[in-house]
Amino acid sequence: MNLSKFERYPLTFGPTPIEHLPRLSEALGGKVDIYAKRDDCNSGLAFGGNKLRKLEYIVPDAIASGADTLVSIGGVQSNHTRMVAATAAKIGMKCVVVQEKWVPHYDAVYDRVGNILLTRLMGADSRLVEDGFDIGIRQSWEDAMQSVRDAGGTPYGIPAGASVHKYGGLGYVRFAEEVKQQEEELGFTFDYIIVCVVTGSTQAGMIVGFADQNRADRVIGIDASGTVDQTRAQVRQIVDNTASLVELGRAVRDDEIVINPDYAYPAYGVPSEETNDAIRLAAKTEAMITDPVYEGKSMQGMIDLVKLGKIPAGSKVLYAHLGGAPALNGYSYYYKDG
Ligand code: 5PA
Repeated sequence: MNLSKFERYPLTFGPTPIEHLPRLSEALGGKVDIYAKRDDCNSGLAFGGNKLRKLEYIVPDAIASGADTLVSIGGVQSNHTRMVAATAAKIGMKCVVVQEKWVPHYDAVYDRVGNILLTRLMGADSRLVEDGFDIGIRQSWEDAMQSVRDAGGTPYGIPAGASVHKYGGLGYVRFAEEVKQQEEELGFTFDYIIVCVVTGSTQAGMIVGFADQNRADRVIGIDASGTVDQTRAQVRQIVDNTASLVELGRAVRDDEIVINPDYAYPAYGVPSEETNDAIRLAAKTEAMITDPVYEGKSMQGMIDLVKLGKIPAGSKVLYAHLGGAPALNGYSYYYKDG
């Protein structure tokens, strides 16, 4: 496998810490040892998160293209559009982000606080549109690129979650290499890696990176999209593209792509009571803050899989914390009593 041939523009602090979570492990019965890899603390750029690992491999291509404006897309409380806005500010480009109505959630300040507030603060032109949830290529995004051209600018398009971008999977191949190195320092290896999946390139990159270590099937994707067939198909496509880019040297089998659909209910962007309980437990035991759209659902999934015994006693689990906490501000009513 060869990742180093790709240029990387550093947007993060470096390798992210792996933190032991003894109080959460104990609260779940103490038979499984839980750790978190803190990609939520990976950068000083607008609170960081998983998108920056992906964008590190996309920025060199954006600069080389001669573009002056990054154009991307997400929901109203998208973390991804926040990270594209941050990247544009940092590299001195303009930014247009389309924010679709992906979530049936009606908190009065939903479009004023959290991610979208930060996005606007960093100078991005944030455009609210009415279209509903879809992880694929969107007309509204194509229209935004055309509007930049019409105004005499040169757009560089980054799709939802930076996922179906040709280099979207590379950042999380690097994550797998980083985990291997950290395991050598820790003196043990993880039995399972838990990761939230929606647009797919985070898990897809991990699958390719861990396939090189013959343990891709130990990456458990917890779907938060609620449209798992589309997410799975997108992961498959990104795995194949990324594997060929980095010359993995073999095909990734279907059984190496593990996605659990059981925790996305009731809908994308809407937490269940169990999601909210998981968010509370991680906060109260470890002061580790997760959000109702993504990480709260993968936290809920991990907690349930441990409780059900599907993660066997004696296992060491690595929870990939991908960020997302700013969205909590758009959901304040759920947590008014903690
Ligand atoms: C997101 C995505 P993937 O989209 O790469 O599968 O990652 C899922 C995910 N955790 C997990 C957090 C905190 C995320 O923000 N967010 C999207 C966004 O617009 O913010 C792409 C959907």
